[in-house]
Amino acid sequence: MKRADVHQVAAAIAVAEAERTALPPFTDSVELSEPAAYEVQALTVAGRVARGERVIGAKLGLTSAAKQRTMQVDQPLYGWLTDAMHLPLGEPVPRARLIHPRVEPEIAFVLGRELRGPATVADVLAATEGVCVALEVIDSRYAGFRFRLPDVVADNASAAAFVLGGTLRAPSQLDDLRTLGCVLTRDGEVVATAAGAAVLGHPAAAVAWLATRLAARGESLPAGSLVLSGALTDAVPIGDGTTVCAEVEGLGSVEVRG
Ligand code: OOG
Ligand code: MG
Repeated sequence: MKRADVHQVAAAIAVAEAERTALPPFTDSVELSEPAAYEVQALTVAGRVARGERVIGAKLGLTSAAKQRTMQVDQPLYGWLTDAMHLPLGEPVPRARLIHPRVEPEIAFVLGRELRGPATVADVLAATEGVCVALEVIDSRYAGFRFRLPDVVADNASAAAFVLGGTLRAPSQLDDLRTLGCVLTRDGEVVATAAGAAVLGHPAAAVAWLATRLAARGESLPAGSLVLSGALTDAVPIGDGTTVCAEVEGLGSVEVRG
């Protein structure tokens, strides 16, 4: 198979996003390695910054068994969040500019100081100002959300938008994050449940994994970064008029309407 041109792949993803046309996965037809896919991701994020967006943090993906099983990718990945992806509480999902959005519950970390890997769970908790419940809106630029790891890496981990709950609490004010319960409802009906440990055994372990990966590239997470630690449960599609709500013990709830 021919090796992918990272600039061509980045351009194709940007067009798919702008025109809301889903692509077949690149790995069906070209050789795209994981390092090359992170190069593509960096190019697409640089494109966002060139358009005036500001990087405000990062997201983990495929950190839970539920997600890995459903998406058929057995490794975590990361992507970048910008200010333009922040959906204020009460705003509906911007479906008019998305292809096939799905919503998933996450625990979000706000770093009080810089986190430089290699990092442990204890390092992450020590650097964390607070955690809150979040709903991430993902929108794969691939038809049917069908992709292999390099494809989804190149696509900035399907990042589209996120909503944050209003309660930010220091980890020291909470019980063990591993045992915090999470309930996901759609139009009032429970569709999934999980505990914090669903994410790599501990949500902070996902952030530690990211910090450690970034350190290998000489990068760190600056103070003030927002980090979505990855979905605790499977994602649910969000249609017109649907309301999805995530509730996490000790962190309250957050909801979004389609
Ligand atoms: C990839 C993004 C996964 C998560 O939290 O697991 C993700 C996808 O499922 O399209 O954001
Ligand atoms: Mg997610």
